[in-house]
Amino acid sequence: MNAVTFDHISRSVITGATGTIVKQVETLLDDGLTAREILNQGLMAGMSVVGDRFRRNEMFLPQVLLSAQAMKMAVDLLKPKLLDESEEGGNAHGTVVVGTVKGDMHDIGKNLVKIMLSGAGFEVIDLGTNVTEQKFVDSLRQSGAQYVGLSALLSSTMKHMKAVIEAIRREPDLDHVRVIIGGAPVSREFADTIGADGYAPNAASAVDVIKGLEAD
Ligand code: B1M
Repeated sequence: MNAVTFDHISRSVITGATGTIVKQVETLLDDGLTAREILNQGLMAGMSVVGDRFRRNEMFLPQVLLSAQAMKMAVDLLKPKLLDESEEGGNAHGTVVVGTVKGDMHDIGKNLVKIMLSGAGFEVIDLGTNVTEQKFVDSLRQSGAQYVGLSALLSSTMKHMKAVIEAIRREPDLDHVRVIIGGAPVSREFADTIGADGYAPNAASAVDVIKGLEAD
């Protein structure tokens, strides 16, 4: 039998091979590869190709949906391992509300942020996708969370991050809340412009950014 490689995993994401990706990921785990290696070198590499092809109109929405489904199945399988592999274990404190902002349905990156934060010991409240400013405010108030993590994948929805921050800043009882943002179109400069407390380029760094805010 041929050995499974990261390239096979990437290709399964690209082709949306929902019938084979789980078995392939299981094989790589059995071979001793780490969940983080499989995520970064297999799944993310494949999704990056999907993004490029989608932009060039070489792939279309139904195919991208299948790729997303294949990636989700693999991430679900890797989730317990990613939590175990989390370097620092469950020693962090605090609660983080996470969500993808209004108008935006992309959730794969946000779900990875949730996994990494949980692995580091944070309690995470996931509001899902297409989350309004008011829903973030209500959840922060009800949960007493100290942090909120906003995700956006569309340049057209980035503006809602600013709206969420403004909504939080209008509430005196939420002035302790620190906001971090992330997502493909977002940058540190943008984070500074809209008054976010932190910017994380990827899910793993979201943990470091929040821990840095904890120390402030
Ligand atoms: Co969409 N899509 N999509 N899509 N999609 C992009 C984002 C796009 C860049 C593709 C392209 O053109 N190359 C493009 C946006 C262009 C732009 O605005 N600049 C695009 C578009 C246009 C659209 C639609 C408008 C298409 C249409 O309908 N014509 C539509 C919008 C729907 C909506 O949201 N209202 C749409 C729909 C979809 C699908 C539903 C088919 C599917 C999403 C499925 C799902 O998420 N459940 C989808 C997908 C899969 C993509 C691409 C191909 C892959 C996104 C992804 O999951 N990447 C994407 C192309 C790309 O990004 N290269 C694309 C893997 C994931 C792990 O990475 O989410 O970037 P990412 O998360 C990273 C970091 O960004 C960061 O950490 C993660 C890695 O560790 N991060 C954070 C993310 N959030 C964070 C929060 C943090 C910290 C870090 O702190 C809180």
